[in-house]
Amino acid sequence: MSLSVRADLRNIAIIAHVDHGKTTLVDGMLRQTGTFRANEAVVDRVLDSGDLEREKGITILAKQTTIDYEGVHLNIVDTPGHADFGGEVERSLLMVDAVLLLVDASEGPLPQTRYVLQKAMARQLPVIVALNKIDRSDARPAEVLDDVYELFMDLGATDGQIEFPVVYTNAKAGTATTDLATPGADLKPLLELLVAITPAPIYEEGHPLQLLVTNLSANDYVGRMAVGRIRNGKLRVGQRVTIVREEDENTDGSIELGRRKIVTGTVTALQTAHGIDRVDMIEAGPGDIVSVAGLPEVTIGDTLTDPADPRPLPRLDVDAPTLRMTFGVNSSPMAGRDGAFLTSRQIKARLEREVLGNVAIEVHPTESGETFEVRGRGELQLAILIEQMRREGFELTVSRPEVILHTVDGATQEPYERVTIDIPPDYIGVVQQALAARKGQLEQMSTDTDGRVRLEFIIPTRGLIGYRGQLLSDTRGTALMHQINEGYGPWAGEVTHRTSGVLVADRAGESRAYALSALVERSELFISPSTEVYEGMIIGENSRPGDMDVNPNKSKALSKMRTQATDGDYRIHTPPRVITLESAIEFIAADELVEVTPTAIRLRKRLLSQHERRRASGANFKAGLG
Ligand SMILES: Nc1nc2c(ncn2[C@@H]2O[C@H](COP(=O)(O)OP(=O)(O)OP(=O)(O)O)[C@@H](O)[C@H]2O)c(=O)[nH]1
Ligand SMILES: [Mg+2]
Repeated sequence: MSLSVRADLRNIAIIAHVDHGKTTLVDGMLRQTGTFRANEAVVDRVLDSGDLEREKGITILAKQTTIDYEGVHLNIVDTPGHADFGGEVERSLLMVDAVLLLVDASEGPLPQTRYVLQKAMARQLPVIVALNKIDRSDARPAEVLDDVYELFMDLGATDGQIEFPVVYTNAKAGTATTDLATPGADLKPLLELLVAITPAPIYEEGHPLQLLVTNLSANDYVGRMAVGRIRNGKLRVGQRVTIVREEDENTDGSIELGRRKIVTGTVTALQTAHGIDRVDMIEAGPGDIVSVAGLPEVTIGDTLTDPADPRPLPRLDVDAPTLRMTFGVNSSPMAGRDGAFLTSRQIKARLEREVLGNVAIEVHPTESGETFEVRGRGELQLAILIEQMRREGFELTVSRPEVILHTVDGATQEPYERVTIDIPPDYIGVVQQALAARKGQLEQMSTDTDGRVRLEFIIPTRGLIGYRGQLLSDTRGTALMHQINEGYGPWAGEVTHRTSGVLVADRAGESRAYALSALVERSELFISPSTEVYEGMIIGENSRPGDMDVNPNKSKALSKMRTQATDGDYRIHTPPRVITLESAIEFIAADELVEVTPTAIRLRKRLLSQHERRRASGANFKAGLG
């Protein structure tokens, strides 16, 4: 066996906690290496190209870009920092030979910093540490660097791993320096480090083709493309390749495509990144990260191999989902008014497509053919999928997320999260109290130089569902909260989800200011006057426990004047609470659902008729469950 090196190539991933500046740093590298044409107008965070990415200001999908620096082709994979998209990071690490770990020089390492570093260390990848945002007035690089060393030790780093090189960056200005005393002028010091530290790809001379498919992309002209890094061998346009799919052990009725399949196809197009564009190539070699067209049946986890000597790579293994919720047909009386895709068949097909391109999502059938169980890693990940579907024209009914339980040696286990909460000291009491009620255990408490306090808890994932909204109102919007999964632990006992009840419309019609002005005294409303409602629709949060069936449509009785005019006398001074998709999913209880259409988000009871709900709660009461 003789090993060779691709000296002209480097593959690296940028990893960090959310918002620490990864995508901004990539902008700087693209600009300074002349990737854009001189007069090309380029938006900030150019790689965040998805609609939702731009709206939310976060990266959702990992993306690869390429720059040329002093004769070296540098493939850079920009990854998302939000914990819910950790699957993207895990996949990206399979394509690279080193990571650039970015840490905000004032915030320091946060939960996702720990998670991504742990994943990189498990793959034995060399780490370069960049302390970013050194321009911030509250930057404290020396302390943060100590925290980073501590994190490495905490994760059991070897001596080799702990001797990481450090570079200080201001991604916004596009400067880097290895010595804080000498301010940087450009990103050269960073680029030099990347080239010097990242090992060039190594491959076996003469070995048959091996490419593990880690991503899929679609191209209007050539169809589905498989994305991955060539481990060994070469790929050419026109070449015959065999797709080997290893068997999946847990095909427990999930809608995943059948595994263990061998198909052969011909490469019709081969592309690589150049800056932010894709360029065609005729041939690619070991170490290259490429998109391959011509294999319509390919999915993530497949290996592209040589038909004469197929040698599949180990299946890609990512952390399993911890949350599940149901996606079903919209069954409200207002269904079908503005969506284009309404049927369970359409929803099923769409979810199957999602599973193909997103290894961190699973779809399972339920007893009802109208409803599917979708599993993922976090509320945001699931909410993003729902948001994408409504933008595509789907109508859906979704449930509240629930945790996926495991049984280990006959005992029930549930997922836990490590959560850090950053608050002004005044709120320590209220936060501790709330999290104790949700079965949180305080692990650590530290004070920042600016007086803010950081609390770190280990808490059942269940306990955190719906907490974000409460935290923000408890702390007047001043809290920052971050969480990552900590694996499974013993069932922690009952956790109360929501203590308040809701106001439920007891009939269909149009809401009136007269009725709402009376209701607003004891509740926070979700609707304004002249909103069409249906029986069973939730129109507000009760300030006390227990649900109330109310008539939001009542106008002033016995008036000779026209309703409209009479109604005008009543003004509601508190505007209704704005219901976003994420807040709705967090808020609802187990007997409630969210109705999602391209133009509306409504909360509702599962059982719409008052009569049916009474009967169900009566039955629960008799059975001792009520
Ligand atoms: N002051 C300052 N702000 C920065 C710096 N780098 C990034 N930012 C800002 O930090 C915010 C987040 O930057 P992004 O580049 O989106 O961060 P990210 O790590 O890609 O975020 P995710 O991909 O969502 O995890 C933006 O508002 C940037 O302008 C820096 O060096 N200094
Ligand atoms: Mg980003």
